[in-house]
Amino acid sequence: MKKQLFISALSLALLSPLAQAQFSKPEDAIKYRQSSFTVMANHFSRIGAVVKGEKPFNKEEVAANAAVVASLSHLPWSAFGPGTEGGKAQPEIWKEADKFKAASDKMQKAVADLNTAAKSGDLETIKKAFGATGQTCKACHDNYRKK
Ligand code: ASC
Repeated sequence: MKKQLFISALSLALLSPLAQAQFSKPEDAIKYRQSSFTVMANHFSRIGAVVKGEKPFNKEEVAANAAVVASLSHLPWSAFGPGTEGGKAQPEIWKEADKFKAASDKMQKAVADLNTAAKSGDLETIKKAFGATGQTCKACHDNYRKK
């Protein structure tokens, strides 16, 4: 029994390192998730400027921005733990946690595809992946973010 418990704890620690994030108060979790979304949105919009033709296409810059977004896309979710309601988060996040999880998975997948597209250096592929990613951002904003 003890051994089984140890193995479960160990696999949890190994498989989901980001699930281990701890916040001493709800405000810390809110600040953490808002900050990670803010930095993510900043780098995503730098790609957006290229996609919209407002900035010249520099492959390395787009790839660097996509890599930042891909890395950050994993961060906010551990900061939506029980008891961290508040900020701009709608209560539905905690009422339909599996739907919210599915939406967050969809976003992380779209961002990973954007990262792959950015590495390819093909602007048309990047544009498509950027649009698809934006849709996953919007879906969560529509359903789970306070206006
Ligand atoms: C952005 C940004 C978002 C998404 C979203 C797409 O550039 O900051 O949150 O795109 O607006 O609909």
